[in-house]
Amino acid sequence: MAATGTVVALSGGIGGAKLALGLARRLAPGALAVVANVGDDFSHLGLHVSPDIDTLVYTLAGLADPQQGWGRAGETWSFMSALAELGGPSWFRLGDGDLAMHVMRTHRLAQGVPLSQVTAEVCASLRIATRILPVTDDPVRTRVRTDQGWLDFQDWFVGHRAALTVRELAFAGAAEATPLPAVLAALAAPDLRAVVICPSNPLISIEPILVVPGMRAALAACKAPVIAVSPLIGGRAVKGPTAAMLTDLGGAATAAAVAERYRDLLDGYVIDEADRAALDALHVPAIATRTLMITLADRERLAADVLAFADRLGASA
Ligand code: FO1
Repeated sequence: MAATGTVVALSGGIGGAKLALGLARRLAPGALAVVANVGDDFSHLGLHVSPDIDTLVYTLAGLADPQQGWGRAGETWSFMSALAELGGPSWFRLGDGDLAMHVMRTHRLAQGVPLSQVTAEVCASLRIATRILPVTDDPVRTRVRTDQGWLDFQDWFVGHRAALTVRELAFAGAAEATPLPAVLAALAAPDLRAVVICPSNPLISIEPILVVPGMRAALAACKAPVIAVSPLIGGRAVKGPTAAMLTDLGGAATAAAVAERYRDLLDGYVIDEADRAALDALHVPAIATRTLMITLADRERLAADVLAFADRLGASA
């Protein structure tokens, strides 16, 4: 008989959203809750932009741009053209359809509605059965120290194309933040089958989730197996600055080094076939499989492998 139960995924943007979609498609509608990073959020042109939440929303709604990973497919750019004509900033691109999301979110936040509820409303409108839960409704903002000083995350990531060497990271507001009650409830659910740490950047996507007080304890206390999927394949990230950041901050760009960062949380670890040789040296039970997610079938198959592994670990616990 197929296993039932709920699953919680921890995710940043593009890579995490791909696995979240695979998990959503392998599970009963509503069985998946995705805890989203809010450290990339920022205010731009007076609008509240939540890039990782939006990547999850668009991916799970089937609206995501398949090439760039963020934003909407078939997007038009009239707003950006008009903005440029007026001499406005063009370094951060807001498509016309995407703009509606930021205007809507900013409007609702100004009415006093918390980010989690705005996100739930958007999910309901787009008929997304998966619960997308910001880790907190409080502001947590990732900051990056470079040789040019401290930068806001999007200034570093998009403005400087993540090209400046990272010397240090900080998560402003994290110490004062409270985890979303729905996140803690999802992690404590009696029918929880697995927690999946998606193949997102461990430093700037997963850490700003874990750093919210109470999150590590909630994961450590959770009864279901906690499994991470390595974001590295043969020491390289599929997209983004993960490998460079790991080495810039004095670590190694290896699947084993990522597992080490999650050491106190993991019951299982999933690495790519290309890293199979690392299996024996890992401190947790691990499997090697194909983790590259190009097609929808790749996402579903990786999700199935992760769930089967979790069920094996859960049965032997
Ligand atoms: N990434 C870019 O590289 N350039 C952009 O102009 C850009 C605009 C953008 C607008 C809305 C949104 O939700 C995301 C956007 N991103 C853009 C992606 C995003 O900033 C990063 O990929 C994430 O923050 C990292 O996960």
